[in-house]
Amino acid sequence: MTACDLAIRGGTIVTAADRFVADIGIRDGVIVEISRAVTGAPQEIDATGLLVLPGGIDAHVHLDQPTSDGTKMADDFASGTRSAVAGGNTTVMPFVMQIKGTSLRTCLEEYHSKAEGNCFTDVSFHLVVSDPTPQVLGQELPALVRDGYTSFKVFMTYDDLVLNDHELLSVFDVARREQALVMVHAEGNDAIKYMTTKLEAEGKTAPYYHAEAHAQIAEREATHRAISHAQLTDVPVVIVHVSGRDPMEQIQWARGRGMKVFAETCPQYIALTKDDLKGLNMDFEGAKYVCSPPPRDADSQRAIWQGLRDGTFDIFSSDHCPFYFEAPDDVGKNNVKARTSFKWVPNGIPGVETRLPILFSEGVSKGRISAERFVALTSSNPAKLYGLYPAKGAIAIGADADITLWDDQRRVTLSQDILHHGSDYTPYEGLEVTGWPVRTILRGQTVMLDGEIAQQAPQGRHLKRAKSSLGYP
Ligand code: DUC
Ligand code: ZN
Ligand code: ZN
Repeated sequence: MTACDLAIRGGTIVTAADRFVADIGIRDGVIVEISRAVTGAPQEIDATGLLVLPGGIDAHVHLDQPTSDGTKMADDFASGTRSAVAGGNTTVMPFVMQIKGTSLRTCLEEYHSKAEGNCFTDVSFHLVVSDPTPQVLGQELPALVRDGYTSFKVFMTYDDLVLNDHELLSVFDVARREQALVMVHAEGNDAIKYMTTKLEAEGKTAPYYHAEAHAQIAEREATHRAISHAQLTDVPVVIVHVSGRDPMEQIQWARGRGMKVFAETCPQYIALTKDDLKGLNMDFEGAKYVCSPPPRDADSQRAIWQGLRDGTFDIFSSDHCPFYFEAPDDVGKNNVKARTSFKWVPNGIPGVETRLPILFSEGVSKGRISAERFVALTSSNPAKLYGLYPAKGAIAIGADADITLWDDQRRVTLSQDILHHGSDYTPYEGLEVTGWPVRTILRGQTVMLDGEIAQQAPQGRHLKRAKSSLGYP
């Protein structure tokens, strides 16, 4: 047996495929042994009575992004990844937003300099293409894919980000040639703008009307259009943050025709509904739940659960996109509470720390999904989809020792007081969960123990990625 420097003993290992009681031996941050008894390691962690899971991989987070109206995000890379490890994650995948007129490479370097030395998790970036110039399509994207940035996100809405159909097709075409994966924000811009103008003219400006403006019909239409473009260009795509039954039907329709359409959903679509946007009495408290696409209704929640069970959804990410509700003085103009219409409320809610507890509690503890399916959705599948597997997302010999120890009996009431994110609220205030991460281990180092973040300097690394093993097997 290979000598180990750390042993995790006596826990129940859960993978995407099975569960069994075993010890894990780790050397130099890598798993080198899985057996009934790892002996001789100078350091041991007793995991008796706990689940031993591959560390959470949150494949959809927004950190320290500039916004079109200058509103400051509530998390930088330090606070966002601190919150991530507290929630049992070992890798997060933030976005690099291309500013129109600026090269993607320049934007990427800026995000790298913000992340460098500040991350408590490992980090790997997706690229948002907002300005697909011939230079970006012909030179930058191919070079960036070869450098290990193997996924791009495109938007079908927001005036400063939206791509027209010709531009979408051009990006899809590059993705196919370079074997990259395209992530699509599928909401139809014109339909949303039409609805927004109509609602405002009727004096309907409360946050609740965000949910009416961003109708599920607009999401369904855009999902179908994205799928059609993917079919025309023969490229695998990921429809991100799918909110309900209507877009799911489009994804199932495409899969039925043999297309490679992958799908992501998020905690807000199982734990919130559009009624949360009403706040206390159609007031601005509702702004705490404004995200895009918005939460839907009980029927859509049922559809999402069915999709989490039957494989319609491949991954479950947070879409962590944190803002301040009542910003501190030095960022006062970022105060969301003071906005005059839903139109001015930034679209996004915090959730990187609560993603795993919400899915475990509502899913595994309530008997809707198995623990193995939980691991697949939150760790193994994101790693496979985005080219990180098997170094990440697996408990196996040779994998990074990224491990979360999970107490499946621990009951916790979610509350702003116990969370580590930069936002001044959680949309899940008061939600009781059963199942909680008690220790997060990144490449063999404990980075979170019982809610306390380890004192050592951030150890997170940037990860270059291979092509998607699901998209391009
Ligand atoms: N899309 C995201 O992916 N996150 C937040 C807002 C948005 O529109
Ligand atoms: Zn989006
Ligand atoms: Zn997002």
